[in-house]
Formats: sequence, structure tokens, C-alpha cells
Amino acid sequence: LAVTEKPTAPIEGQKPGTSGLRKKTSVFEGTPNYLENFIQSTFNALGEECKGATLVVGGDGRYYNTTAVQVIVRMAAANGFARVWVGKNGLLSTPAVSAIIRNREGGAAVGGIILTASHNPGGPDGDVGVKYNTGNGGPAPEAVTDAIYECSKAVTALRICSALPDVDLAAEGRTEYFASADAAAPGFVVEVISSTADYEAAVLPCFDVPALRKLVAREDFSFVYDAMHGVAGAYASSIFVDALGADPSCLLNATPLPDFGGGHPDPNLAYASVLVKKLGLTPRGERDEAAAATAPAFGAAADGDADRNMILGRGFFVTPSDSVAVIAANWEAIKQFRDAGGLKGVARSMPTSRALDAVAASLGVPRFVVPTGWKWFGSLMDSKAVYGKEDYTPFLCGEESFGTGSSHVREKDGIWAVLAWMSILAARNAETPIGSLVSVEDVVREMWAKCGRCFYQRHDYEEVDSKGAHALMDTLRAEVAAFKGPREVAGVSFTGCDEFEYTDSVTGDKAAQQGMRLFFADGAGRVVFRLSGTGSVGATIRMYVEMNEKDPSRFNADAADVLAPLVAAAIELSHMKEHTGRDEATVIT
Ligand code: VG1
Ligand code: CO
Repeated sequence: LAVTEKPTAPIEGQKPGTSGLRKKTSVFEGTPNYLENFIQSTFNALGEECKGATLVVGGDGRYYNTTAVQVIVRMAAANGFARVWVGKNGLLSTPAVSAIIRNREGGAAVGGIILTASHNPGGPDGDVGVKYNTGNGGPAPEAVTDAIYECSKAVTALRICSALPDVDLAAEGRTEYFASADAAAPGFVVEVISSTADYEAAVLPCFDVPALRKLVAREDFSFVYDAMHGVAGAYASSIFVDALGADPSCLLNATPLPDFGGGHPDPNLAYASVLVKKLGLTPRGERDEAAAATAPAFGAAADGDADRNMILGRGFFVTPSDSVAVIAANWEAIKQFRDAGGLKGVARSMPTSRALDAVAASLGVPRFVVPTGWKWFGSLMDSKAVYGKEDYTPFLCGEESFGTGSSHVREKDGIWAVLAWMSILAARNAETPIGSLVSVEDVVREMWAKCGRCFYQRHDYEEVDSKGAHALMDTLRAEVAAFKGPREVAGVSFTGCDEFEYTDSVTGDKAAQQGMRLFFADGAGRVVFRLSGTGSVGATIRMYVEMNEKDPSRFNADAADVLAPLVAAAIELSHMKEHTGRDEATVIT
């Protein structure tokens, strides 16, 4: 285990974003030491924590995944780690890494490195990402990512065990390397572990598996799960087919591929278009009557690293904001929540629609609103166990960006969300005769009837000039500073605005500038602007548009029609065209 010290120089721009460091594959491959510098900076930031510790490593299977695994193993050995757990074939989903850190050998790992750029395309022309998760299984908090960034600006030497042979990732097993010629003194161990076992052990007990099997066996129930050639495919067959008894034909794109089959592994109306069509929907999420007649009862999709989910009914699109609200409203259908006597806390990210707020109020459960990105949910889930404060677990949380999860791990979890929805359908249909299945649409409409409908869309302006994007945010900031009271804008009443700031009630951590909010019609309408922290080229402006409707006679309106006036007003207030030269969003989800 000879350690080589290789000189290096800091590389600009290695600042982790919303969810780790994401760059073009060509940047990782074409910049000497790009990955090595970031890994060394991470280990430098961890300092003494590396010594004798266990590290988890795995990724979503995209191009560069296994190359990176081998580099990280060699560097971990040289930086004092005693052991690395690597997923078989280098594969681990994001929620699986979280489960392994938390549970394997009683939580023996200090943290984990996840190789994923999530929903961004992969391959030589796509993206690569690297993310560090801490000992609670969740994304590193800002204090840690800031420290990594600071280290990246100062790194001058890489520590690598260059002579360590490549790990054989194809088979589970354990390899010991020795610190010296003295074979009695093992210095470093690599264990190639099952990609799926720890995850399944964390997830399946959350649900009543026999009830799910009964649902799947019903003649009038059919479902399709699209893994989009991401890592979810590695989990889907053992969970949906083996554990729940579904026919293997229900799985689409279930083989993880380095380029995701050329697709964009993002489970939304735009990119999961094959599934959307199969479920009897138009690309805008409207019901296509003819196609819906023969569509399956339930459809779902995952992103590259399997932490996102999209939920579809027959001819019916469930917005992610509605999804988390429906799960909260139906908590009794979910064993994990039932066993604990109910939910003790719920949360959403700020741009997520306010549907969850209404449900939380009706349940009398504490509800939190956090900045975008999963790391902010973790401290609330750890409130009692780590910080000795009030217990909010079991906890349910979600984001508008097709992320839903609970306190069984510290990441969003796409498969958990699908099983939660199936549990709701199973509970609702425990007694229904064949042929009269209570549907996904029925369950959502029931929530609307109680709490109102939040019409919702996200408009993304991708790859805009970074200067223009910042200028647009400054224009809105100036609007907030100058706001003098309600006025008409593009025919709608513009009634308030602010910039979202957050103070974590558990840790006291603060986050400024987390999004500009514009309120319309006394708050029933809301538009949020923020800049994405996960892109790899230029800037992406996200515009989140929401209108809360309490009048049931208007629930069937088309979301795009309902939201059009708000979109027009927001475009005018932000001077979108002037700052970006764009007339229209790149993608609407
Ligand atoms: C996006 C989403 C955010 C999500 C993040 C990571 O971030 O908006 O809700 O938590 O991706 O998801 P941003 O900064 O681009 O808006 V994933 O599935 O990439 O880990
Ligand atoms: Co993801």
C-alpha cells in the first residue's frame, strides 16, 4: 500500500451545487486531476474523520461511473480509510447509499460518495456528478460543502495508492490489502456488496407487502414502471416482480445503461414521453380519451439515480406537489406511518405548491418549508436522534421536482414513493369488487375536494446566459425593494413579493437568497423564480407558477389556461425577454 503524493494545483469552479458537483463529462475527462482534486478536497475537508473509517461508494451506472469508482478506492486507501463498500458493478442508487450509510453494520460508515448527475443525460456528451453524503445518510450540509469548496481552492497534493489493482466490481466479495509486508496487519479492505440488499431491507418493511401483492394480483389492476435505463432498473425487478409478484413485462427500460439509452433520465411529462403516452396522456399531461381507454391503471418512472418519481394514473398526471399532499392525507394506508401512530412532521421545499400545507393543517401536523434541495429536510428528521429536540419522525417530505421521501432514509426515494402510492390504492381497494377499482384520479380528486386544487407548472429556461439570469434576479430584487402596494400587471392583481430566506429551526443554519416570490390575487396565485444549482452549462432559470382554486366547479380547467395570466405577469415583472432573449420556456413540467 505505497502512497504516492502527486502534486496538483487548484481547479476553479469545484463548488458543489444543490446536489453535489455536476459538470460535463468532457470536463471530468479532459481536465487533468479534475475528479482527483475534488475527491482529495472532500477527504481534506473530512480531515481526521477519514482515519480508519468506512466509506460507501457507488453510482447510477452512467458513463465514467466505474472509472471514478477505481480512482476513489485508490485515493481512499491513501487517505487513511480502513474500508470501502462498493456496490456490485459500481451501482448504488442515491436512496440505497443513504440506507447503507445508516444501517449496514449498525451505521458503521462515516459517509458515502455517490457518482451521479441524477436526471442529467449521461455519456461522453452528457454530465458526470459527485456528491458526498454524511454519516446520517443525507446530503452533506452547507458547512461541509463549503469546506470542500475551500479545500478545492487550496489543494496542492493528491494522495493515491497508484499500485492498487482495479477492484473486480463484477462479483460480491472482500479483498484485503496489507499495510506492509507484514500480512498480519491488514491496512485496507474493499468489500463489493449487493447493490440492492440493504436498500430493500430499509424499504420493504415500510409497507404491507401482502396487501401490495393482493393489489398487483387484481385483474383490474395493471401497472408500468419506467426505470429510464437508470439505476432504478437494478431494484425494480426484485421489488416489483419478485417481492410484489408483478409480471416482468411491467418494467420498461430496466437495464441500467451508461448513456441511459440516449435519453434524458428525468421522470416528467417532457422526458418520460413513452410512459406518458402509454398511460393515455398527451405531452401536456391532458387525458387522451382513446389512449386512456386501454391504458394501465398505474404508471411510474424514475430518474437516473432513482431518487425521483413520477406518478401517473390512467389518463391522469399527478403533479409532484399533489403527490406528497395525497400521501400525507392518506398516511393511514402506509404501514410505516400507521405503526408509529401517524405522521409527526411534514415538509416541502419552498417552490413546491401549497397543497401539502392545507393537508397538514387538516391533520394538525407540524409543517415546514425549506429551501430547494434534500439536505434541508435531514436536520428536521434528525431533530430528536441527533439534536435532542422534538421528534418529527415519521416524517414525510417532497419537492415539486418529482422528489418524495420519508424518514426511512435521508434522501428522496423514488421507489418508496411508488410503493406509497400502491399502498394507498391497495388500502382503498381492499374491499372493492373487481371492475370498480378506486383510481389514482379518484384519490387525487378527493384531496382537491377537501383542500382545493393547486394548479401548478414549472417553466425552465435552460442554458441562458449567466449574466442575464443574474440580472433578471436583480430586477426582481429591485421590485421587492420598491414594492409600494397592490397594482395590476398584465391584467392580474400583483399583491406582494419577497425573497425567501431560511433559518433551520433545529441547527440554526441560515440560507439567504433562496428564491424570489411574487404573489397575485392576495396570495392565491404565486410565481417563484430561482436559479438552478444542478446544471452544467450556463444558467437555468426556474419559474414556478401556482394558482390555488377553492371552487370545485373550476377543478377541471386546464392548468396551462389557468396559469397563463400569471405567466404573462411574471414574464413582464422579470423582464424575461430583455434579460434572456427568450420568448418561451425550454421545458414545462
Ligand atoms: C433540482 C431540483 C431540486 C432537487 C435537485 C436535486 O435542483 O429543483 O428540487 O432537489 O435538483 O435533485 P435545482 O437547483 O437544479 O433546481 V436530483 O434528483 O438531481 O438529486
Ligand atoms: Co436524482
